[in-house]
Amino acid sequence: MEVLSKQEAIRRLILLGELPTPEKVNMLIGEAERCRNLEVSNQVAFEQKPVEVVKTNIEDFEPKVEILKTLHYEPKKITVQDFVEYFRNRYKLLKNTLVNRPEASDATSINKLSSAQSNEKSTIVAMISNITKYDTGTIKLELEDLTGKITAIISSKKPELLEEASMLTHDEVVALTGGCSQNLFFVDEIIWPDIPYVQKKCAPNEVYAAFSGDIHAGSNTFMPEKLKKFIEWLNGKSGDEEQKRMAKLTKYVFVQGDIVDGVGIYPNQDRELHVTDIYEQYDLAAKFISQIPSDKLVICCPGNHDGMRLSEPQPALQKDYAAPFYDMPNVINVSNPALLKVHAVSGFDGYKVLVYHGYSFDYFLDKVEGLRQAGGYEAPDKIMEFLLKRRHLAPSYGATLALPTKEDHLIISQVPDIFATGHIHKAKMAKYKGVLTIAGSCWQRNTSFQDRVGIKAEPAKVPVVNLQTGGARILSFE
Ligand code: D5M
Ligand code: FE
Ligand code: ZN
Repeated sequence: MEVLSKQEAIRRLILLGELPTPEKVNMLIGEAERCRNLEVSNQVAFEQKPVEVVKTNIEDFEPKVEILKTLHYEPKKITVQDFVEYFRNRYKLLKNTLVNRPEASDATSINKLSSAQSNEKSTIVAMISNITKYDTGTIKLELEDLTGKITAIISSKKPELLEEASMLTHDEVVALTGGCSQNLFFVDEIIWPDIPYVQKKCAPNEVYAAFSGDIHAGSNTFMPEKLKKFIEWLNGKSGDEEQKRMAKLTKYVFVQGDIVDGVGIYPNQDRELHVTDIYEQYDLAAKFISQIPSDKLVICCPGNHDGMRLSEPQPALQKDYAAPFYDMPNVINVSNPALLKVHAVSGFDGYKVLVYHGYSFDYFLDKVEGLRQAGGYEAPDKIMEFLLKRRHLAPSYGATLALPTKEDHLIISQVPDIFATGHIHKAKMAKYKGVLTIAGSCWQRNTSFQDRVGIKAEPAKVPVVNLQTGGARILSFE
């Protein structure tokens, strides 16, 4: 008997926004079959169960990375109209996602609310332009859609709703259910675009992906001796037998930005630099990356310290500064963010991996009370969950210097299997609706800035994921 019926496979593909072609349906059924005897990882997927290694021709499983989305941006003059279009497009796209959900399928527009019967229940899809919290606990929202504006009230008498509302952030698009009276909308329920549950993936062979980044080469707090240990492990020169085997089977190494510490990133940074020349910083980083065995694919995206513009999406590392990164045949340079398909081999559809450095995190930790209460800098997994729920990597304008490109590259249009970030300098893994969220650690001791603001980096840790079992663990190179 099939583990997964054809109808169910079609339904899941549609939920994930994919065309249910016969090949995709068969592939999904095949994957479910392979996963049948494997342990489904629990919430935090650190444990791995031994698995039966499928004996097939090893050449069928050569590492493979397909770039689904990376940015190629031609600079152009930006006008106010570009911003108007940008927000409209974003609203329309997220509205589409929302009205596909049964709870919001009968949404009406703001201009039609006034004709609704007093206190009749309605649902609207709106962008939040302002949030005011009163001492009483009541929250006032200024809402907008393409037809008009309205003020909404979240009453302090609804504690559960208030807790959800502590996660709201301006510019995000939500569906709100409630009643309208005297031009005020009284909210009963908040519905986020959110992601559907993602089916567990099981590669046909035992293969691992390691997630690193935040090297900060050039900083006087860079930790070369720890990074060397990681590279030695990848070369099979350290660890116990099991760890050596894992190293050999690690075919993907992700580097999620902040490859160098950069120059002029913050005032007086030069006092904290060991290497003050950006070219030499990339040479230094490349000295380590080039020692990663050539059978492993290295996927690099930039971060806020790299030698380029800060506005997101950021293109791949700049060729003139980071030339050595373009000379290494096993290095794949992608934009920040980027979407990749990893290990799509021999009848396996591969893992979709969304990489994003994470620069917007600071903004949300500063502005969103609910995220601070959920653990702040200690809980990067909660920020990733927050972003997946909003289907956007920077739902508030100002969280990053977002470029108003025609296509909103920060929208999470395709649901990933793995969402990998950096920036927080603390390794953490969790699961949200089947998506494995990974925050990478760093190769830099706490900086004086981080000391001052009370952030405690946890360097030299590397999350490693078994793409066959979905199990994962954090390796320490201290
Ligand atoms: O960021 C490394 C860490 O330092 C990350 O946890 C954020 C924190 N950080 C950096 N700059 C700021 C600002 N301006 N406000 C708050 N927190 C910050 P990195 O990108 O490596 O410098
Ligand atoms: Fe960093
Ligand atoms: Zn950073």
